[in-house]
Amino acid sequence: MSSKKLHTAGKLTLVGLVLALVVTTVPTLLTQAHDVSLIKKTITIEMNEFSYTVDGVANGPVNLKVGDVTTLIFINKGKITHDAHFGTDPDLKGRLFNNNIVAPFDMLVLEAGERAQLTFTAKTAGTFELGCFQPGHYEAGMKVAFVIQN
Ligand SMILES: [Cu+2]
Repeated sequence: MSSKKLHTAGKLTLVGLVLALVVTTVPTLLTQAHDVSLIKKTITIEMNEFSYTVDGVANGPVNLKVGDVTTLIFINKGKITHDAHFGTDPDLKGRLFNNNIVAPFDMLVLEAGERAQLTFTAKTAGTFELGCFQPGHYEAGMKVAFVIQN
């Protein structure tokens, strides 16, 4: 059972050119739609109740460089659904970032045990957040700094 659950309605562009995004329950990742030799950096982000662990470091941060082709591998190690939004200005009523930086995706949703891979090139430096907007999760601390440097 493979699923792909994305909101694509959001505000377009800022940081990323999203090259590929795949959600799968299969332990091995994934079909690549592009040249994997271009990927400069791979970061593994585990989701739990209620935090992200970034390359083994609890609560991040995620550090990227402008121009690098970067792959984020998300793994939901928790027992409940988690998601991933990228941006600034959290809207806790709307359950999203008002300033959503990853085009064309508003978010990525993973059920327990699911994995996803997101490959993109960061275009703009800045300090953003990665956050989970399942009810109460962001407020419980499920967020990390998402920093893109020149
Ligand atoms: Cu969550």
